[in-house]
Amino acid sequence: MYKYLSYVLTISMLLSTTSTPEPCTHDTMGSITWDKDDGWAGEPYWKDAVFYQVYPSSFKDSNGDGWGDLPGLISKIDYLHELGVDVIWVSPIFESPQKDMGYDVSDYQKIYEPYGSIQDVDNLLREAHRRDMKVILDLVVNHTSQEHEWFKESRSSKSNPKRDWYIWKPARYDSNGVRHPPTNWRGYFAGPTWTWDELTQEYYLHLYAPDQPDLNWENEECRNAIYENTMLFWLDRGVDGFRIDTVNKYSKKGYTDAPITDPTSPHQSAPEMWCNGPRIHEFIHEMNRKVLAPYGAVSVGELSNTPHPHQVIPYVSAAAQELDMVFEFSVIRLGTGNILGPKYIYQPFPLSKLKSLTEKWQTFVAGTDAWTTVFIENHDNARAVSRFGDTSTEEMWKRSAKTIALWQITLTGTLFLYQGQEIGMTNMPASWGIEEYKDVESSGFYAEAVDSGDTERVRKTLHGLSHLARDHSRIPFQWDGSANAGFTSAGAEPWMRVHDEYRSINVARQRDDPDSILSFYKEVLKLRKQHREVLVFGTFELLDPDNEAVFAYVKEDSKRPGKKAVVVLNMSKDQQMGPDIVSILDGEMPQLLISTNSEGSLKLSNGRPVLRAWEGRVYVNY
Ligand code: TEU
Repeated sequence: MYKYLSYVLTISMLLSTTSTPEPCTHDTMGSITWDKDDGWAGEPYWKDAVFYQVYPSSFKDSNGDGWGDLPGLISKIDYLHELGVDVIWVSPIFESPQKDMGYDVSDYQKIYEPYGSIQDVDNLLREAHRRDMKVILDLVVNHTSQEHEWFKESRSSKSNPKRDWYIWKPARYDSNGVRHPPTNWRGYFAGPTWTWDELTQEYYLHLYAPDQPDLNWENEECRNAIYENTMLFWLDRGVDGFRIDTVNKYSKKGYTDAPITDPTSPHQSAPEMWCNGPRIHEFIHEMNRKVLAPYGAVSVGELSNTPHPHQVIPYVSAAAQELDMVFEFSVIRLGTGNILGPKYIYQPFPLSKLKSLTEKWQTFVAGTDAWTTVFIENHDNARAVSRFGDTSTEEMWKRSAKTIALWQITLTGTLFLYQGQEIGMTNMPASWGIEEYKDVESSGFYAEAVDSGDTERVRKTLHGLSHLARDHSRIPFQWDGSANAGFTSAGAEPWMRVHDEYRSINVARQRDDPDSILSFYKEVLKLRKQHREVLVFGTFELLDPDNEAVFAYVKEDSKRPGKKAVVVLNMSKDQQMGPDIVSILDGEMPQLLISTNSEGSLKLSNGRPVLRAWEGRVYVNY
């Protein structure tokens, strides 16, 4: 067992004479216990709930077509329940040509047939609700698929009533009469953001692929149709809320050229032209007023390119009545270049950078009515243990995956896990070729590098993709050591290649192993709730910011000052001395709540923990 409740000194030392009388009592063991009500009972469920993102095409395939589906997900709901999941976030399952894995919706009220049917969604909701779990869907309404009826009508003629539901602009012509797009903007998948429509002789805007035309949120009729068709329809069926895709991109700031920042490209990075635009808060507040609030639907927005806390607070301040919380990407994007430029030219970063960014996004809600999220994996990013841990040996892989888990579960905000994170799934092997990378973004950046004719750029892009590509988190979930990792039937051809290591990294191997990553996640998810007053709701204070091996911080219950946890994480392969726990806890002797290591001495040396490679610990003073 790795959980230790060891008392170093008598209780009398825990209650220093200066401590104000606390609503606490002593149990027979002499340890301090606090009143049942930890002071946070009145908070909404979604603050200390554990959310789990399912990428449905890769989670579990029930019918042997090599593509995950809803019956497969339903068959694994008890696995999620046992893990400690409260809310399941399902990435898009709607009708779609799958140009961007369903983030290109052609019918919001129809299920993409390989995933199953609307009846399967009803079954998922029933099975989740029966277990007191909830389900949120992925709302993609910055754009539709070009196969959506709305776009088909819009592009049919300039006079069509839905013409203005999308963003159409005339061409520009140079002095030689050559036609050019309305602006020089670069899209997220390395191409232009405009595509010419021969029939109506105009360009349409798409921040992503040409298959994903942007909806015109300036058009009120279009907005109301979005609310009705894509949100109310599902809320009326019992869905509990939404993860809202590209939530800050609906209000564009105009259509002028961006400054030339990449002279080698005809397309220029211009996120400032569409992120956090002039009407964005009006739109999101309207969405809340008309849809989310009346249903008590939980909302989490995907907020990219918003690096300043003062920009984020207006989205998640409770008084603003916009969103419950957002994903801010500074931490998870470490290692990437500008996402609208050399995103896949790997940029090494020091631990101190990860620590300072964690501090920034842990402290920005202090003293506000805002809330935040905690996450380190999703379907747009590579595996955490490969990016922030150590996969050099099996022992370091296991230790670092657990220490990453301890980092995540001790942070303030709503915790989001991504499928496979709980068993330490790793990036695709570096030996795999570009043909294994199926994602439209990977293909776009790779093609751009090849088209540049610069072999060094191609090499660097392949290297960057091997570390950072979205594909790494999208390969089939590893359930067991049978063929295809138990994701699909033995004879089936999975839509993406199964990891070579599936026999050693899978649920079946870890489920009954008390020392496994999976068992550790189950344990610490419980611990997070048992100590939510410091772990979920606590304030954050970074210690020793310049230390490039040990990540240490203090969490404190803001309703009971002095009630603290100290988290010490050795993020290196060498033994490290941690900080003086005793002095950090104001002379109160610490109790070890948990360590990631299951053997050896855990004594303090002059108040300081001796941390083995990739060992994490949490101490408390209560
Ligand atoms: O991603 C939006 C976003 O922030 C993009 O920048 C994304 O991170 C992508 O990797 C570009 O760098 C959302 C979805 O999460 C993503 O899967 C979709 O491809 C995208 O929107 C379009 O719907």
